[in-house]
Amino acid sequence: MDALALLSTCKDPKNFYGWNLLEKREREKSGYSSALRVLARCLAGDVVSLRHAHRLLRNLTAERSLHKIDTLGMSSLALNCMRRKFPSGSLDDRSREIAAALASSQRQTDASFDSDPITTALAIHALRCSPPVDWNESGAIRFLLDGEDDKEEGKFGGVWETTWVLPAIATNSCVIDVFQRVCPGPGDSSDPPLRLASDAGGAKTQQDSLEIRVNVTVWIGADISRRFSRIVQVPANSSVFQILLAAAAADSRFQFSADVYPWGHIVHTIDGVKFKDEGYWYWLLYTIPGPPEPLNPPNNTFIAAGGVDDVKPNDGDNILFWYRNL
Ligand code: B12
Repeated sequence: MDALALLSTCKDPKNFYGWNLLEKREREKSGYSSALRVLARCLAGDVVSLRHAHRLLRNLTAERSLHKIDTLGMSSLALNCMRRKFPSGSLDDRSREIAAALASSQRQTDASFDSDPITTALAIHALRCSPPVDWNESGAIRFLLDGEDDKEEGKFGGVWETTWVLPAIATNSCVIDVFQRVCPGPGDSSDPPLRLASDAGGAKTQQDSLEIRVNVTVWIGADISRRFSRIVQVPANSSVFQILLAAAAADSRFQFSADVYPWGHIVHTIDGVKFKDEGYWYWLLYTIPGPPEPLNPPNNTFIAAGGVDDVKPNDGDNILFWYRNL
């Protein structure tokens, strides 16, 4: 992501104050991040080979169900970048197949991808860069526009969502071209200075003084070998993160740790049990209509669409953190 940000502002990720960011060696954690790395290298003009394309396609076959459309979208962008640089019939064919798979995951009802603005924006970017396939572009854009939650400020959820959505609605060309625009040479100063919108935080929403009760449950293991629950009382409009803090203050089994990203927290440990990439063991957040029942566990449709800072349960709601392998 850092490399893409530098490219789009005409900076060279291969020489960022003497560092080559593309060389950073990290174990790839997901098919999505492998594809993102190939995309960054391809856009920066680094060496990418057919071997990379084959690895992307292998990852796609192995991809688990959660976030599958995101991985398809990112892999499609990476392959499309490669096929622009190294025209080849077989890359065209594979890009078309992936585009067709992506298009077939578009929902008939609201024309979204996975009912999610980020996934939808990524799919739009990917399909615009792909060989033509049949899909409903105007419907997907409408879905994004309908999700604009602050018409005054042009916000589509948080910063993260807005970052994905804006380029999808602001242009109708392939996003790869944004990174490939001709950048000014060393002596030129044609780029206007970047202006950052001030992040004053906006007007405070009216605090609702009411309290709500939320049932928080933790399940550990695919076979739910350990589980515990607690009803916590918190101010209305509390996020799941705040609810988890309240649960942890009352009961040490709920103690947790989280990593912080610019757009929020991701919980990596609860009750000493930590995420591990090996075997794909992660904490997933579910919002479910009733108290969770181990004999009738919720399926993937109950996985919350947002993170612990985005989801704000109502009075009487049930949330579940399930440590399971994907
Ligand atoms: C891979 C992935 C995961 C993996 C991450 C672990 C791993 N080792 O790879 C797993 C499966 C654990 C995961 C879990 C979740 N994810 Co996820 N994930 C992704 C995905 C597909 C790619 C992220 C990536 O690798 N980026 C590339 C690397 C180089 O960048 P990075 O910044 O280092 O990436 C890290 C963060 O993205 C972080 N992360 C992953 N998911 C989430 C979610 C939140 C809320 C946060 C703050 C951070 C975070 O883990 C990544 C790897 O370390 C993105 C899709 C996308 N378009 O970004 C969704 C995405 C980030 N995830 C999302 C969601 C909703 C979740 C969950 C909240 C789902 C749930 N209800 O359980 C959970 C987190 C629950 C929790 N424990 O708090 C949403 C976030 C939307 C939002 N507005 O916040 C995204 C954008 C998917 C989407 N289109 O909706 N995710």
